[in-house]
Amino acid sequence: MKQKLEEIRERARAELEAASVVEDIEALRIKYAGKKGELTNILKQMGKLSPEERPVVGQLANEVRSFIENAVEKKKAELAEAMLEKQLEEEKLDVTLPADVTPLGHKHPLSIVLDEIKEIFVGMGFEIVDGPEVEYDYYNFEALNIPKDHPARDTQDTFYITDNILLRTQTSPVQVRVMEKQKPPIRIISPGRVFRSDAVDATHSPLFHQIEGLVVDKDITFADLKGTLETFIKRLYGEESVVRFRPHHFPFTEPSAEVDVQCFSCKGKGCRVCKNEGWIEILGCGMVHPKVLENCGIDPEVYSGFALGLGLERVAMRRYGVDDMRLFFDNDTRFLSQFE
Ligand code: 2U9
Repeated sequence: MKQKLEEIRERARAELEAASVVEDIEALRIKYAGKKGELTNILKQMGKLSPEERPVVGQLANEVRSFIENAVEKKKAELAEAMLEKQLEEEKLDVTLPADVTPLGHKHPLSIVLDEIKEIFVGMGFEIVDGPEVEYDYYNFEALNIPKDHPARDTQDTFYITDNILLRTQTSPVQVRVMEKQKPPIRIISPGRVFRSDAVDATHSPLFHQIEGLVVDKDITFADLKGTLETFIKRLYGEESVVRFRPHHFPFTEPSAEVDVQCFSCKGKGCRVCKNEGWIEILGCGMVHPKVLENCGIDPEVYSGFALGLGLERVAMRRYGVDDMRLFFDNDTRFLSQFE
């Protein structure tokens, strides 16, 4: 029996030595030292031994059992250590490697110009207001003194959703809504998207952006309009800018004017930039028509005001020398990444 025990120890040692995964080691422990293991089977035959042999064989059997159990634990620990070393090697990170550079985005050119214009008006005491893009015919036309038969209302220019619901063609409805709710003094600008069913070409887009301004208070005069707009243009294009007011007509303002700035590259002589005009049109403006004030519940005998409107894409096109408005909407990063 002693010989069998020695032989078990030797076999167990060799098989453990050769084991390479934890499952095999556990299987060996069960095979040799488990309840139905070889060692246990031997011990069951202890009864056949003489009283003198039993203690000797019993001690050897315990030695073999503890040898196997220690060898199993040792082998498991070795395997675990080897696994850890392998994992550390595989997952090793060289923290000194340069990071992947995440390309930074760019601010859209329209946003750059819009933020500058907002900054200038807020600096002059204006508040920024917003309003619905899907509007009632009333707020987009009627309240603005644009009668039912006015050409601006026909479907060539306007996206109608129903007979009296449309996509706003200017941000003026926002100002009407403010005037209905707020008593003067009012100093607001309303930037936003506007929609016109124009054919798409280099200077027309069905969706474009406008910024309109409105001041209503007591004793507001055309001089206030000129002073405010001259200040705005000088802050946008530089103090040396030369501004010109040209008489014009809008249904919602009277008197009205269009405002030009002298061409910065030819100082009025005429060149490619200003299409030989010498001047570049920037915006439209005028004193708010008394009918419009009345429509909004403001007494034109007590209050007066001025309004202005400009197209954001046109300002940005001039600023950056962009000759096709569609570039602002194509989302081509080769174009957009040129702007900070
Ligand atoms: C109210 C009363 C009057 C807004 C104004 C203009 C002149 C103007 C155009 C500029 C280029 C539209 O984007 S564009 O095509 N706008 O010239 N807009 S006065 O007048 C108002 C607005 C609201 C209650």
